[in-house]
Amino acid sequence: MSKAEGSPRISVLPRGQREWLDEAVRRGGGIVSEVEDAIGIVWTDPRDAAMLGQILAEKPDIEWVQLPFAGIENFLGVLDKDRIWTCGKGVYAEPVAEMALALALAGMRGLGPYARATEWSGPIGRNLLRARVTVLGGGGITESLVRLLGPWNCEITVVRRTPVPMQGCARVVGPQELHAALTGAELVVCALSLTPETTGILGAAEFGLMAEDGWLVNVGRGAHVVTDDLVEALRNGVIGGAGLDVTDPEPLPTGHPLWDLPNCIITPHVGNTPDMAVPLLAERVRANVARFAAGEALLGLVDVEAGY
Ligand code: OXD
Repeated sequence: MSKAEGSPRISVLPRGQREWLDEAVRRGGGIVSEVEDAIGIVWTDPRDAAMLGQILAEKPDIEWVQLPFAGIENFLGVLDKDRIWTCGKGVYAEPVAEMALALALAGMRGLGPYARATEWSGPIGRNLLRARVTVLGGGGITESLVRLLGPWNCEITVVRRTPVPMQGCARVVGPQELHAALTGAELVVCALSLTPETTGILGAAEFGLMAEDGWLVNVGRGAHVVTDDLVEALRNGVIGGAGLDVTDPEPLPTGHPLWDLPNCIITPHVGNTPDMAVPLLAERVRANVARFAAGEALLGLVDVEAGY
């Protein structure tokens, strides 16, 4: 019997207002423990990798670490191949896909300027119906978004590292075909993980390929987009507009030029709010503790080599 089987001792760290995660560990059959006695850690802080690194250095026999977010770019420096790493991959896909759709519709139908207007104005906007949509990334958010887009009859191209066919998509292509996939795109949605390969993947050259009235929606990470290039593209009408739930820098400082652009809609990284996340993450933690206890494969495994 491995140490994990039976009722694994799991520490939920850093300690704080996280009783719901303690409860999820118990519901999965685990025992909530101090880190000294634990073989697994549920890490709750999406940014503080240094403290986790320190704990792991002092407790090398931790077998499994569960991270809270889908994006794990802050933890690249502490990932190792000595233990199992899991993250929130797929956990928040539905709320984030819903936000991507909301930003796309709001942007393309002109709701940004209409919502800011203080007097009656004229017609603006374009359809999402039957639009050419290109989605960057082939994970859970993309799968959910493709499902949500079904009634709009869009022509969907997905660009992903492993170009396997995906239901609801006209084509799935590899990263080397990114430029062809962006050419003439009327909606581009970025739902990628942030890695060195995907940092700055959308800049002036890429915006120049999109349809002139095309919209960019970013629900990945701000650093996927070269912000200064985006400001220029929005100012000069190279693309129709941008809906951003993530920005670089983030938080976007007061007075940043993006705030003043009428063709830019910004939401403060709320594709997945804490209220939405709590039940979803609790269920993932419960399921993974149960799987860990049973010696089964865990959900949301991190590919340590690829860094996501
Ligand atoms: C995530 C996020 O990565 O919510 O999970 O941004």
